[in-house]
Amino acid sequence: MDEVQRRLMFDECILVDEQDNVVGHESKYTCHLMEKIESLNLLHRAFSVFLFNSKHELLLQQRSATKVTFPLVWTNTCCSHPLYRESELIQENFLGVRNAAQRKLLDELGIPAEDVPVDQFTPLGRMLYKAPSDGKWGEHELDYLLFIVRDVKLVPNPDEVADVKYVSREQLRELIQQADAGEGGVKLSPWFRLVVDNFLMGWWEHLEKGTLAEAVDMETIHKL
Ligand code: DMA
Ligand code: MN
Repeated sequence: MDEVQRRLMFDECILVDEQDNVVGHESKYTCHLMEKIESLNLLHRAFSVFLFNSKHELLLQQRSATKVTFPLVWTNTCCSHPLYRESELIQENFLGVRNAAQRKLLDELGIPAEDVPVDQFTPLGRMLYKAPSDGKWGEHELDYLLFIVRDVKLVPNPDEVADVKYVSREQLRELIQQADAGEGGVKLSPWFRLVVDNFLMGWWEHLEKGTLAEAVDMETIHKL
């Protein structure tokens, strides 16, 4: 395993039940081993950020080749896990998840914290999903989906990110078609695909119409 990614495996993820109640904590390593996910029924909390510029184009990233799970796939702006620490366990107004999102936007993309103030994230929904990566590794997550609209400074971290690009809705549709057709070696992450298929286009329309608040549903946990 790559040295940088190996160190991150000691991060302590938050274990939750299917209603998103905190039930414990476990290393990132254990949380992402399919064998442990299945035998111990481990489910952990995660977040997925969708960052748009002021033209309402969505920032995508291609994961680095050294990522342990899902290397080189294209995905939404930034994904990771709130950690089992006080600042990222705060439930009130989803502040723990917001803090984690701000932390990882800096780590992965070099976006300064002041470009992404925590109060600017809009939590839109939560989804629960399981996805194997290769035989050994995979995901089983309760994922908070966050939108943010900001023009930001970007300095992608090559340990995390192979490439970045902003896409319009039309360009994303083309990318999805390419991935479906297996053209140009384009692959999309399974969670990004789930968000695209279930929520993203509708939310994006709301964003453009200025009615995003109408799309928020933080009560339901969508089991996909
Ligand atoms: C995990 O993302 C979270 C989701 C929603 C898939 P990741 O594998 O990029 O996490 P990290 O950046 O912490 O390795
Ligand atoms: Mn995970």
